[in-house]
Amino acid sequence: MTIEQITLREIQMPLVSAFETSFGATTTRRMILVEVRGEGSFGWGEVTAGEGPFYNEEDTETAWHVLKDFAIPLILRTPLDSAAAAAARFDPIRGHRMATGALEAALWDWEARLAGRSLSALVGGTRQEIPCGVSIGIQPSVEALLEKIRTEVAAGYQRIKIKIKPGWDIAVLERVREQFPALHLMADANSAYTLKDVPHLKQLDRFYLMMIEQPLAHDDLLDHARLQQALETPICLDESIRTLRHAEQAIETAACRIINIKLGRVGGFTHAHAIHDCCQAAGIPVWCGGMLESGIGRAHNIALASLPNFVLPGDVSASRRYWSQDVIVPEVEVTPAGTIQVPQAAGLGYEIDRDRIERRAIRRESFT
Ligand code: OSB
Ligand code: MG
Repeated sequence: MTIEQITLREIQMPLVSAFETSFGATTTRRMILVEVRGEGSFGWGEVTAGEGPFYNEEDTETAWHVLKDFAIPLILRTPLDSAAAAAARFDPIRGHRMATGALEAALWDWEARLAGRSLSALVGGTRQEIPCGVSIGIQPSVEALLEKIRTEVAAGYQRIKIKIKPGWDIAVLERVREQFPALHLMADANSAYTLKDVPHLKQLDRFYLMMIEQPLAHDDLLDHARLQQALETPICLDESIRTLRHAEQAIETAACRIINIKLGRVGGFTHAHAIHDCCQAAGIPVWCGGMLESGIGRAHNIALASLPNFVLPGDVSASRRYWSQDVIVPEVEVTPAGTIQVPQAAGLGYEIDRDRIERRAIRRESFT
């Protein structure tokens, strides 16, 4: 595969409404899009890092720097046989997986387009349709949250995830359960608690949640194993699983019963696939997480979620929940049954709206 050019563009996109988690609120996304060109075709990737280093250590600036100064040179230095060979090129780079993962994903899209195959087919997807849930941020009031849940349930979404933090947890879930006793419901704490909170977190068991996501520290496995022993509610790990080794150790220590795989967090398709396979072999179900992606990252997530062990509804939802206008055509839409159809056209399977991307771009740089 001969790469002619790699282009980075940073775009800014205001969210339809602010998204608040236990670590802060986001109103406008700054995302880096990676475009790979060569052999008469192209591929796109998206950096899923946040605007500040609060979900993990990366942010938009660190990702630009790591791509420009390290990841892109590692890819351009010598020819690449296939997208599958890209992940190993990034081995010398510690962490910064959202940066390297975006370039890796662009290479997969490029290879899929060159082969005339859908990205889903190229990465080994088996599903024509993926089950979808939504993630609802912390709201100004319980009434506002209940209203959002009503809207999403009416749209057909198969499960609802609410963000929790100390002071916005038990009493809120009490009200949600009162109104929606049969809802497939889960909660995501984004590391807002510690082991001191075990007695408090045990109160979650009475809400028969599908799972509690990442209750404890972002870099922890052992405390989660201790907490899981004390809880009936299954723990799902997000932030703690950055590598295959973390997944293996989480499974071995029973630190969780479910894993959320995010393409960026784990560094692209090769790593995501390895974690998927390890979970499948251990009987651990997985689902695809989201990072408030534009349509490009969303399309990658759809391909990833078409792998066989993505058996639980993920956080991949319709473009219109986040953007007044997305950067792909058509936008990602959800069926009344709460599913997304996996596109069958070559590559990502959506058209890239280059004009919109250029209008939204605040910086660009090309490398040859
Ligand atoms: O923990 O899953 C998370 C958004 C930003 C940072 C972390 C998380 C999230 C979400 C949003 O829950 C999922 C989405 O993109 O819809
Ligand atoms: Mg999470």
